[in-house]
Amino acid sequence: MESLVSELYAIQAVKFGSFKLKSGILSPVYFDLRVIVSYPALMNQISDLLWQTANSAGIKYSSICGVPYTALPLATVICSTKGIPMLIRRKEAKDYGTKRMVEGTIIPEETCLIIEDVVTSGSSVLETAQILRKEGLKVTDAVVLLDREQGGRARLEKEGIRLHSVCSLSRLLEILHNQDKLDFDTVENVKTFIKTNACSPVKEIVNGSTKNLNNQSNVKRHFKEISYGARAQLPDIHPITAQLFKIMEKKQTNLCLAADVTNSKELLQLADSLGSEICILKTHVDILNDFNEDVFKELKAIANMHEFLIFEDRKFADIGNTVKHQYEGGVYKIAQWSDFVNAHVVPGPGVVKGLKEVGLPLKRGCLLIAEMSSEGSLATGDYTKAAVKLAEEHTDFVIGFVSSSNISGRSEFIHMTPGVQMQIGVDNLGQQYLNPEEVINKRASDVIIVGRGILCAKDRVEAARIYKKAGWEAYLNRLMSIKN
Ligand code: S5P
Repeated sequence: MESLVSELYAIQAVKFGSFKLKSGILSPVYFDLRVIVSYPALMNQISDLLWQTANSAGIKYSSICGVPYTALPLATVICSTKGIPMLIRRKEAKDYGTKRMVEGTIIPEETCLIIEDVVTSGSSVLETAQILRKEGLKVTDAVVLLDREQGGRARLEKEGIRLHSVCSLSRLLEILHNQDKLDFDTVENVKTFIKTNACSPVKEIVNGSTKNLNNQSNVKRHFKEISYGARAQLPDIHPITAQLFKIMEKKQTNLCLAADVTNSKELLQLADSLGSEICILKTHVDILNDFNEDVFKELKAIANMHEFLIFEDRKFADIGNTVKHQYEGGVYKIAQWSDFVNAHVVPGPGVVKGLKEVGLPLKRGCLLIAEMSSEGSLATGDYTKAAVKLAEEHTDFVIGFVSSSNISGRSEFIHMTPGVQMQIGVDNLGQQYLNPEEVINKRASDVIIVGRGILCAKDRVEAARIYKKAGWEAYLNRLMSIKN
């Protein structure tokens, strides 16, 4: 084990420093095991260790499938040297011919062993297992080279998959420390990061701090759960909410893009290229370096074409008379182009009354900020309850909430949750992230607001599709769990 770890370190398959993850979170450790294909002796050694780990655990299996792509060559070496049939999971179904997701001879009811390089939350293993299971195969075990100890084991266990690892991150740190390759501070730093970024038990934002909920949500299901489409038909529904629910149902998306870009050309490009994936595009007009009114005329046209609503995230927070001017006039003339806006409730009812004077004749809507996603937020407890009460008193204008869960229990209100990425965690400025399943299924919110999860991706369209799919699946899971 010592020599393997030392070699992985030497070829920079494991690195220490400060690395921006896909999620935008800074990690002090980074694994890139794709490089091992350039080191055949190491490939053989790792493949052999994976096979031995499976053997000593006494796992019974008839075929092996590697999680694409890094574990694919590892599975190939094992299968070829040990004479075991292999299955290949496709990343995408072919758009011609058989449309198969798994290549190889599938014998239903037989057990397939999954091989993976690194496990963090366990989602890649789970995704592969689900595809194999759909084909009629049994999946009971997965063998991984490195367990990052961030909750993957527990998550897989819950899904009936035992995880066996060749090495854990703690063991790897210990070995590198003993070999004088890592100092004490780096080891502690990585350990703290792993602890605070564990995927399970799920952290819930409560009173501005995080507490463990062991994957249980404390959201009370006292509200009448119905589909977005059915909610659009409710007798007391606000026209903007009805329009939004209809769009969500039609386009099968509960994704709101936080289009936090500073250039209007990029904003319009984003709107056009991602428009078909989203139900709402959220703007921060005051971060644009080159604002002019034509940009929003164009944005409106794109919104009409792709059928999404525009939400200016202005977070009004002043006395009624001031917010009225801020909403209607100034440089931005927000009321002209934004379908709905949002407001803090800290000033009391005046802020809603002021905005309403401008918004009501234009048939606009407003969300109240009942909770925030940032660490240490003061919008909790009685403050959140007061926001719900204020909304109930102004249902002709208030359409719902910015909140971390369904806080009102009323199907007429829409709940939108920011701080969403695939991996839960905290960024370097205290933004706290939950994943779509947690937000939509467990916490029964309606819309996921995603910014950097999409904007920092190499392929923004692909990332938007992934969030759209995850948000929609979480919504279907919620409907199913209510039905059952
Ligand atoms: O509590 C909040 C409320 C909002 S509207 N927390 C938030 O992060 N937001 C907004 O959501 C924030 O202003 C940003 O535009 C977006 C989150 O962006 P991300 O890059 O962290 O996904």
